[in-house]
Amino acid sequence: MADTPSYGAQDIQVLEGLDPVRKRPGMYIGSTDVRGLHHLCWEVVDNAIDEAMAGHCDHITVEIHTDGSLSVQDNGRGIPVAKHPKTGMSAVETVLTVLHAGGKFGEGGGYKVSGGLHGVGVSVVNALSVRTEVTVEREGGVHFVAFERGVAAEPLKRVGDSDRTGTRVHFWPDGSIMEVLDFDFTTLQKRLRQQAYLTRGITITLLDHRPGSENACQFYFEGGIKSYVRHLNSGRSHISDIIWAEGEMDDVTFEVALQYTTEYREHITSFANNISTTEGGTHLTGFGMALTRVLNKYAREHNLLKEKDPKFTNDDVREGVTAVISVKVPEPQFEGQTKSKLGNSEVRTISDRIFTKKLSEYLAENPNAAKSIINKCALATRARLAARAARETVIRKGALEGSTLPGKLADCSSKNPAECELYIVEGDSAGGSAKQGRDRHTQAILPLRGKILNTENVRLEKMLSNNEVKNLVIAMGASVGDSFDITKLRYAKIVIMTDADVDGAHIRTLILTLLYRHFRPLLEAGNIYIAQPPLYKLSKGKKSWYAMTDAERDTLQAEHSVKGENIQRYKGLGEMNPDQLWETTMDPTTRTMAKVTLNDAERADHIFSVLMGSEVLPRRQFIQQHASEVKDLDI
Ligand code: 0RA
Repeated sequence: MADTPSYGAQDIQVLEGLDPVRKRPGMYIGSTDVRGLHHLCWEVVDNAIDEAMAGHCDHITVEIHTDGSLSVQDNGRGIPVAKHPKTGMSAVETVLTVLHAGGKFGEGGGYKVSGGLHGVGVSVVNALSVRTEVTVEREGGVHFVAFERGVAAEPLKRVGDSDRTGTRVHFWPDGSIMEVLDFDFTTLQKRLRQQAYLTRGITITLLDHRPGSENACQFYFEGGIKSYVRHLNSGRSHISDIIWAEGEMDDVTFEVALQYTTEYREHITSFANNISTTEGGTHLTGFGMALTRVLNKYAREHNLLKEKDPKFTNDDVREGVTAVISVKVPEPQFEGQTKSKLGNSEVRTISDRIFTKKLSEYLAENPNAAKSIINKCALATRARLAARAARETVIRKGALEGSTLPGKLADCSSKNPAECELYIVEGDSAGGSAKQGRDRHTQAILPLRGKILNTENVRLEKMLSNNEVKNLVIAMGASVGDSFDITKLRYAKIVIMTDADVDGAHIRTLILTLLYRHFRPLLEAGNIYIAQPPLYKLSKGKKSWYAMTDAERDTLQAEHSVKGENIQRYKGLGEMNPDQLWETTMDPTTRTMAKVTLNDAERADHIFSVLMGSEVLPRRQFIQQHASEVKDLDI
């Protein structure tokens, strides 16, 4: 590439080539681990999505090939293949070999709106691949060019005829740079589904050809983000239709779909240029301001709020809202800790204006839904004021102060949270074994009696009136709600230890729901574990073995020729004596524990809603669908 003639400032990069990318890949794709690997795929898919958003492409196919390489094919216009008069290279070669060249070629492409946080372009993928093959169908021909480690290997040539158009980029990530080379079907599937929601009318096909893990899926959402909201709300009862607004001002497009549910929590997901903005930003602020102002205005004008009534706050009007917001901004500024907050201030007014107009129209045309929404907001306002009063009382009474640790808690002697563990144990008898079997220095035991309150749809105050829940909150020591403070957590590990039966699973789900709803930071920080007690004990003479699974039981039984009657199935923790419980489940040097993570918050939330929410039908469907996966059902 060094012999390419140089003209403008941009071409200085031509001279530099792609070496910097290979030297410091992290600068361009964040990391060289599994995230970085998938970033390569997003980079190529984003180009195809851009072509779709410009209205030239409606089908993208992503394939993982038998050798683990990945290709992305679209039916867009095809990257131009004619020689660029200035660089002497074709656009396709330029796009693949010049940093940031991506969107700067051709007419009418508009600005590049998708494209990651890094938005580095497909040349980076080329630089980090041992081989990249690009096939373009365009102008009646099939054109092919190949690169190796970012450098031209087979020059662009016409290899056939075609009356179609499109681009296919096929790359083999470089194992000398990338630490991981295995694309993950589920990761690709999740992201492609999201992109399909965000690009209404596009079809995305994902194929996995790897031997032994062949798989396929396809996404097409006619309604775009409307379909997204419908999906998010599939387990929830709603009190409005899906309200949808779209508009463009000053080259910024804003789109929102929202629906009010009967729940208390809000589920607002926002995107800027198809990138998830988990920290929010000006698009979200503008939306929230419009929602608050329009609902307050409507309520006053229709006498649903009296002169003396307090105004709805932003939080009040967001209760029960499920919304997806998507903006496209020519020059997005990403801010915040994880660079996932949109900073462009002009977007606030634009979002506000477009949504204000649409929401006002909706309320005027749908007085019944309007009334339900306003009633819900009024309820939220009253609850907020009542909650504040109740919270003040709770705090005054010191109900949550650490000084009043629950009587049922058998605390550990260490005061160093980093080494302390809290076992939440089902039932008093198992609690007794755990208390005797534990390491008193670092392990604390909190027995819970029976079932704790279902906290799926319950406010903080009601929740704390439940003794089992209150004991747990006090034992953990980090308070709850506004006063939650993770630095006060008294145990680095919180271990849920329930029986291996249906009741145990139910109690575990209830505890997880509580943690998910009210202590999410603990899940995010990896403080929550599930103990894995053995399912079977096999004995022969004086010897015994424990099995965690049916398969393990079978292996052990064969290995030591254990008779059937000497296999004991543990139905409850209470059947184990303290030594056995310690040895199998609690001894840090030998136990296995499952860490509960929240890497898929949305899915977890969805399942929680289906299983614990107010709608019966989705729950029945879920149970019917998954009934076949149930292995041990105690009746
Ligand atoms: C520059 C100009 C034109 C299309 C593209 C790039 C283009 C790039 C990619 C990357 C993946 N798929 C793509 N499809 C198209 C427009 C050319 C014209 O005006 O016909």
